[in-house]
Parts: sequence; structure tokens; C-alpha cells
Amino acid sequence: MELDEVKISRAILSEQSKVMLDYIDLDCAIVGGGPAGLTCAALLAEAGIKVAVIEKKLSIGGGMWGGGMMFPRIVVQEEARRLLDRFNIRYKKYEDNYFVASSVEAVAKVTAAACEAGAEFFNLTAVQDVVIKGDGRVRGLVINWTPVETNNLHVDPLTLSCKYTIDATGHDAMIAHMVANKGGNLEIKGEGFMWAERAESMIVDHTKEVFPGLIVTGMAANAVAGETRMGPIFGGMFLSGEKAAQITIELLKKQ
Ligand code: 48H
Repeated sequence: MELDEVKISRAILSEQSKVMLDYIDLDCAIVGGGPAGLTCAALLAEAGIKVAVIEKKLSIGGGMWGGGMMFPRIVVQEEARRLLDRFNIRYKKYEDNYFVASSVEAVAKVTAAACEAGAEFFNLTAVQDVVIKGDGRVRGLVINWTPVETNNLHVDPLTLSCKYTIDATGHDAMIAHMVANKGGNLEIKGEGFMWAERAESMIVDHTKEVFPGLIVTGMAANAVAGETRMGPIFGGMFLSGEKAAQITIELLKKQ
């Protein structure tokens, strides 16, 4: 069987260029491929929404790989157990309301669910800015290769359009900050102290459209709301990702 190096390169370039041209217009762009963003991507793609995850790192999975202090296990509470089941993530009961799963399996299975449902992934791609024009809503994202950012190269970015953007960038709430820093009417209260029960019970409430066209999910939702943090319990991330998907589906229906 022939195996030609240039054909391998052509195959990659031709396929990925088609995907990039197609995904320059999106129904929903999810910034950040952590547990909240991945859950949201899987559920939106399952609902037939054209969705892509834009992740600045090489690997998808955000802060879930590391479990708690690099012990690769996560805890999920009863309320979110149905989402472990939905993504076929195995777990063991530790005590009532404490279910323990492998963090590696959790990332792999939610990522696989998102891929199988048709979500597209752009890793090593950093969102650097947002597009807001006369109508005052987030309509697009300004993107660049991560190595351009890390090497501080003066290379201009490209822009994609999206009907909705989901800030799933974790503790830093990067997209919300981009909007607020340039004068958008969005108050970011900042993350509070560790208080797992409170953080987990409030995160779904904080998952909402915080600025026209911009929905926050996961740790970014708590950071914008001035809410507490929860440590390595991940039920809230799955539930928040699910709520962000539900909100987006409803908003898209109204368009
Ligand atoms: C592209 C970007 C950009 C950018 C950041 O941190 P994450 O895992 O986020 P969540 O909210 O899904 O999960 C939070 C969880 O991992 C966690 O940290 C918990 C539960 N902490 C509790 C506690 O008390 O500490 O993922 C965010 C992703 C990362 O992969 C970033 O690389 C990515 O977003 N990202 N991608 N463009 N500008 N900024």
C-alpha cells in the first residue's frame, strides 16, 4: 500500500480547511473545553445545534483531568448522578450523596459524547476579543493560535461569527472580562471563598445570559456572580453545562 507524506499533509489540510470555513459561522461558540463546556457542547450537538468548542490548550478537559490535588478522582453528588449515567461514566458510591469517578474517564467520555453528537473542536486556539457592534450584543469572537499568544508574536487574529457565545473559561471568566473591560454593561463580582455546599447549590442559578449573546457556565458563572468555590466536586459543572445548553436552545428558538 502506498503511503505518501505529501498526500497525508494534503488530507489534513483539505479536511481541516473545509471544517474551518464551515465553522466560521456558528449557532453557538463555547469558549473553554472544561467539564461545563464539554457537557454543554455534547447536549447542544445532540439537539442538532451547530456548535464548536474553542480551547486554548492542546488538551481538552480543563481542570477535570487533575481531580483533587492530582489524585485523578472526582466527586459528584446525587443531583448530578444522572449526567454521569447519561455519559456512561462509571462511578462508585462512597457514602450517600458522594459518588466517585475517574477524572480521566469523565473527560474522555464527555468529550467522546460531544464528538459523536457532532460538536467540532478547535484546540490550541485562543479567544482574544469579542465582536460587539451597533446592536450591543456579542456576535462573534476574535481568535488566534495559542502559540501566537504565548510567544507574543505580532500576528493579527481572525474572526468567527456566532449567534450565542458561552463563557466556559473557568475561574478567570475570560470572555465576561473582555466584555466588561471594554465598557460592556456587565459587572463581574469575582470568585468567593471555598464553600462547596453553597457553590454547588447556586451555580445553576448563576448560569445565565449575563450580557446580550453571552451565557456563562461552570466556574465562570460563579466568578461573575461573586459566588463561592467548591473544590473537586464536579456535579455543579455538569449541571451548569446542561443549563447553559437548555438556555441556548430556548434562545435560538426565539430567533
Ligand atoms: C480559549 C480558554 C480561554 C480563551 C480559558 O477551568 P475549566 O475546567 O472550567 P469549568 O468551569 O468547566 O470547570 C471548572 C473546574 O475545572 C474547576 O476548576 C473547579 C470545579 N474548581 C473548583 C475550585 O474550587 O477550584 O476549563 C476552562 C477551559 C480551560 O481548558 C482553559 O484553557 C480554557 O477554558 N480557556 N480557551 N480561549 N481565552 N481561557
